[in-house]
Amino acid sequence: MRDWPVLDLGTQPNLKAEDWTLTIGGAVKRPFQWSWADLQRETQTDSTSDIHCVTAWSRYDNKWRGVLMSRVIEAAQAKPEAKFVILKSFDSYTTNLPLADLQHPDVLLATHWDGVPLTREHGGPVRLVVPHLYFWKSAKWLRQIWFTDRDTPGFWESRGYHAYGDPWKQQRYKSDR
Ligand SMILES: Nc1nc2c(c(=O)[nH]1)N[C@H]1C(S)=C(S)[C@@H](COP(=O)(O)O)O[C@H]1N2
Ligand SMILES: [Mo]
Repeated sequence: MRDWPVLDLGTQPNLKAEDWTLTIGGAVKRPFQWSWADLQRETQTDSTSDIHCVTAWSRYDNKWRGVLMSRVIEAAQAKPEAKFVILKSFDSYTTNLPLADLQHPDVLLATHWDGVPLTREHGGPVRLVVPHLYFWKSAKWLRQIWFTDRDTPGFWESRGYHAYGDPWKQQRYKSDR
């Protein structure tokens, strides 16, 4: 399979790389904003991982390239009370996850997939990739990372989906343990 399914709210932001910004704020000691140029100055990492969608498809061995999320977190200097993050995207999509999960070594702010720049429909110029959780946590067109002390449900999480979404435990819906 050369490509993979496109799933989103239906409005795909048409963002040029020069217009992309990432805002980091909330419970951090050093809030900041990154432009595309700032992102390019960081170390670019290659990482191969699998995609697990809640609708039961998986796509193995995706070659992602981008900046490690652990690098972003390090730069922000989370305050001790920051245990969760809420991600916001340019299409107003939101999703939540524990801060610890963003620090996994395969979590990337991805700009490339299989050697080519991420297409608009797959979240280009920059999307998050969190391979160890269901793919709805991997925010496309990422715009903001907000650190908080409380887990706040995002778009799907407030519509019956699981707060955490571990594919190995099949945590699809709120009622799944
Ligand atoms: N900004 C944004 N990110 C998003 C979504 C969305 O609607 N908007 N959908 C999520 C869902 S439900 C899935 S399954 C994946 C789909 O990513 P893909 O279209 O690249 O396959 O993106 C996730 N990230
Ligand atoms: Mo999804």
